[in-house]
Amino acid sequence: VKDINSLRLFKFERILNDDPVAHSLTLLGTIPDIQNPETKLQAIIRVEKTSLPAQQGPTLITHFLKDVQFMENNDIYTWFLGWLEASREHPDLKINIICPATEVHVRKYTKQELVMVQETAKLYEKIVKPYIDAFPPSRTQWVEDIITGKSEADKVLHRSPDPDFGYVILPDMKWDLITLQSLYLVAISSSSAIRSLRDIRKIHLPMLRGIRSEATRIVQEKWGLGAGALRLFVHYQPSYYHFHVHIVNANFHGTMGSTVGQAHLLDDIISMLELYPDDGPGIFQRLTLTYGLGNQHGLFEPMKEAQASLEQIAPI
Ligand code: M7G
Repeated sequence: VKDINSLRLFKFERILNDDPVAHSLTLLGTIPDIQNPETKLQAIIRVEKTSLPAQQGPTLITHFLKDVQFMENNDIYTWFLGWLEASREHPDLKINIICPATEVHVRKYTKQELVMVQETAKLYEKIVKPYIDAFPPSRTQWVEDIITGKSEADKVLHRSPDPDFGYVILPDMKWDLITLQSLYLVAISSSSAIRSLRDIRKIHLPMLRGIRSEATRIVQEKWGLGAGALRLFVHYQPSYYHFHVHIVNANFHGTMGSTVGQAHLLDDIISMLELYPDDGPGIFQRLTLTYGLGNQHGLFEPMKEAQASLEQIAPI
């Protein structure tokens, strides 16, 4: 799906999620396969209204405002509804498409209730590790393509090529590449052997420190953001089990995925690794990790069920 014509072939089925705070709507439907138009591919389209970029500020009212409708006036307060002039530089929508979408994608994008669960090291071995092992490599094909330079190569901001401890930094697909306030980059480890925070050990410290310093350098050089401008974090559970770090503007609050119960600050991870002794199982192989799971998540049922027996599991 690369242009408006193929987008228009989308056949709507149902709404998966609507989020008035994020100004977004996630739709499920189908798009005909280009090779074989008889075949309908399941597609998820997430449409989000872009933020108003600060760069637009000086001319927003005088130049970009096309029309207004008066709503109310009270003393010194007045409010309107407004329409902006169509503009190439400032798009109105950011549209993300997943096609063909798997059932895991459909479940991920469906509105859901969360429960908090505790994952001990033993529950990781018993439930979570087999769940991760069951994902086919195709699930992280997009990551492979970034690492090998097959996809998004012109977007890459930094490449540290070591096969075991290297990484790539590039814009996250969530970012519109324009609005600094919502700057969102991602650092992806070169090694597919590190699948999540659970696999992170002391030997990964140089890689994690590298990601931190390179991310800081890039945003300083490219966008003039100073020290402390970034929030770097790692998701547990992530959606994709190939280790990566989220790099987000520190002032971009309330974004999906930066909440307690999913996001772990990279600085805290580095500090824990630094303080923990070298010998024996590492801190992230021993920690009990607590997180929110949506009722559509593949781990929801088994983890919820396992919570009842938690007290009987002795810490290792
Ligand atoms: P996550 O913590 O595994 O899952 O992060 P989340 O999506 O629940 O946050 C994966 C991150 O990679 C997210 O921030 C995605 O927006 C981003 N991402 C996912 N895909 C499929 C791509 C892609 O193809 N390109 C880029 N640049 N980023 C992606």
